[in-house]
Amino acid sequence: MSDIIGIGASPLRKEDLRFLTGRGNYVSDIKRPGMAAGVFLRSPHAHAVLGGIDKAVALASPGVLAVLTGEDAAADGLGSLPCGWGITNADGIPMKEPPFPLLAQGKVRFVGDMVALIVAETVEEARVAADLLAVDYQVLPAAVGVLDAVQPDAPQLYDDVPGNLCCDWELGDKAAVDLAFARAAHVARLSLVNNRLIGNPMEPRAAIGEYNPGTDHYTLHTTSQFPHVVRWLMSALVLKVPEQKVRVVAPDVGGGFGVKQFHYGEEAAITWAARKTGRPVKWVAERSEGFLSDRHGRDHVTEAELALDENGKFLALKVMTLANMGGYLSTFGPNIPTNLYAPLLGGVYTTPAIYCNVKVVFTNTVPVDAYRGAGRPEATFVVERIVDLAASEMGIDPVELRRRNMIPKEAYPYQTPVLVQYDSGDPAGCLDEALVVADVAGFPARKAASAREGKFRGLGYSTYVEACGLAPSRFAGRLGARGGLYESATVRVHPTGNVTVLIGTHNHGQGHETTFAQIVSEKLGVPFESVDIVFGDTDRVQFGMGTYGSRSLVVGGAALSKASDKVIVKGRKIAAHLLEAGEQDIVFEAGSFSVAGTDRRKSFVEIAGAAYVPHNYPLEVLEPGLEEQAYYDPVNFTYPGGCHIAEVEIDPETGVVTLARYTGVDDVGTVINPMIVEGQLHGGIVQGVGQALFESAVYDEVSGQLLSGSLMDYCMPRADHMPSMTVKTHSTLCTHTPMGVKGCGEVGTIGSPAAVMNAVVNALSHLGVSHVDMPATPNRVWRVIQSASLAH
Ligand code: MCN
Repeated sequence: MSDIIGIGASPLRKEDLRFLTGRGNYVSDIKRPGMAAGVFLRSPHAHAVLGGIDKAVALASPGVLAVLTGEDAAADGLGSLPCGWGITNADGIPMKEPPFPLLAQGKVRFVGDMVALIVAETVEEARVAADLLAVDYQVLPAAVGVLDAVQPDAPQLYDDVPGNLCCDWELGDKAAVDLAFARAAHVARLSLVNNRLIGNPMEPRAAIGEYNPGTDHYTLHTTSQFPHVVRWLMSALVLKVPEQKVRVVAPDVGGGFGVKQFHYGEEAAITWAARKTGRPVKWVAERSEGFLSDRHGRDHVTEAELALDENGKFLALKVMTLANMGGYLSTFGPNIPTNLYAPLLGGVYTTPAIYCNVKVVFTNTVPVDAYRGAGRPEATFVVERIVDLAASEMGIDPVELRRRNMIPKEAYPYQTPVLVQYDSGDPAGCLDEALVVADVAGFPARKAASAREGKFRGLGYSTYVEACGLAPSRFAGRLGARGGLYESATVRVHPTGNVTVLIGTHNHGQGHETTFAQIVSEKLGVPFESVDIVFGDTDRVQFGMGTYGSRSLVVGGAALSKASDKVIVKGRKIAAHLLEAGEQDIVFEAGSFSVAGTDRRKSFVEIAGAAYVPHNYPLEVLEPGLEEQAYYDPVNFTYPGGCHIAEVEIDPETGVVTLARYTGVDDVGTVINPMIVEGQLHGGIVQGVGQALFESAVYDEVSGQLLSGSLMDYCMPRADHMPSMTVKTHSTLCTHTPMGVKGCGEVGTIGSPAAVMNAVVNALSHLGVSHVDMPATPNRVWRVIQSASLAH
């Protein structure tokens, strides 16, 4: 029997045995008797009126079982996909929420919009039939970029959404901001683009639908980060069938990064097709299909202004953003550039007045929703770039300017002017430690060495904060969102003392099977190996809101901690009876219930066994069994933060930016598993570096074709792009989560783009360069150097 492995230890990940030995169970591994194949026909046009679809030839093609279209879905009474979770315009009027049919109806609104589902005996037969479908498109001009889509003469996606404007949203005190700008000694102004990203998890999306006419039950296996929410939304809104008749299973999922946290049309269409054909139906996306249909992320165009007094104290921040939503509202869509963006514009600073206006705009592109960090990397990028710009314009060292404006550790809890109240943090402590770890003192010598080789070297800082643990119901309610995001856990102690945890979060790479077992091992004093974590199946797990927003530990782990506490409370009652003592005299420690001050004790295993042998205790007081459930709704977000320092070297001949050094010092509260946290930070940083240096979804501005539609054209960061990173934690404890934890899953992605881009600009500052847009590709950087050199 192995030992207790608790909080702060770094056991190897339990789940890795099955992954490393090829025993993972992914949706595409699953086979069902009589399973047919589904293929989606997708629009080749960005914007077109959808005329008739002639199915006859396709239906006659070998192996074809069904061809389903938007008209069929309407005839069967299927509803719209969930749209946007609800936000409200500045004038109090709700956002425009046009329906999002699972298969296009009347119009197609982006290249990749689903037009038909073809079900056949094999994928090949379904593909052949898809090519034979005669679809009548009347092509319309497309509105592609946000700047174009808001022009008065822009093509309109929806008749009842004038100006393509879904919502004109604001947060903050505009009058106070205007007043502060009027008395500012200096105003820094920055126009920036936050580039559109495509998630590209290693496993493409996939789904298998099944229908049992005998029980009228549906089963959907899907690559989802939140199977219970898929069941809820799909049964209630789309299929309109009772929820208990639908089982949704998200087995092993090969990465999500936010892209798999929405209810997609493919999921509902495949489930519906199973009922229509009487056969299980499987769909697995091709990689290029993923480019055209996985929700994209980011895509902002922003004008920001920072007002400062003569000493460099921030007086006010004003941010005007156009946020691209794509052709339809995805599940969380408009929440990302509003509720998850503007409340973070305070950063780690004491800026007294902030105003943010976000125009949420429809365009003829893939719908945009959450991607790792979701809203918070965009906010951090605005704040940390404009702070650097102000520093260089005022001739103040960027570290010094940050220090002058940082929230001091003793000022926490700190109320920002943009709703959120940070409970704890130590930005200056993280900065101080990062300066040492990054050897900033040695930078001038390294810069001189680069210069001797004709290279430019730059140093960039990002002192960031983020809000994670989505989402306190109270906060969500105040913002007008249609739901809070609590979590649930059941701790089932078996008669042998072994434990099964049923939890509503979803593990798709984050190591929950390990870290959650550590929590139970520590709390109940049971061996780490005796704890199994079950997730991802609506028929096994009571309920769950899933995994995103770095919420699994903060919210799910808290539910687990609460349920474990309930187990201890019941165990104490049983122990009191068995040990013939008062319940208040029973002490529980390291897996043992004892009578205080005596050597009379019962082990956790003995108590577990006794719980299932009811004659041991008074049944009128205690129910048999040892299983407890808890729901946890956080009272606040948690606010991880930290300081990231990037050092780049630029070759002026080629424009190639090499990331030479990278340091992160992050405050994630109590660390459950240092190895897993380090891995999460590494992964997050690489994704942020990807945005800064390599990745960008590029559309043809006229036709709306996705030009970067494959891994040949869309550059993902690779291991050899990265230096060996140094990441450390510098923790302050969260004051309201049971274990003092804060989330860590997104911090790397939130802190890093600004650090890298500040380093790029710093390296080029001697040429008079004050901003470079992401991604800093060789081509872009070379052009910036050429035009700056000419101007100089
Ligand atoms: N942890 C810890 N101590 C802390 C904080 C976290 O030991 N103080 C551990 C947790 O117990 C968990 C892991 O670190 O095992 C991440 O925890 P958390 O911050 O709660 O984040 P989530 O588990 O909710 O994961 C979501 C987050 C998000 S939003 C994206 S996007 C993302 C990410 O995590 N997608 C990922 N990391 C990913 N990692 C992989 N491999 N694949 C993805 O798709």
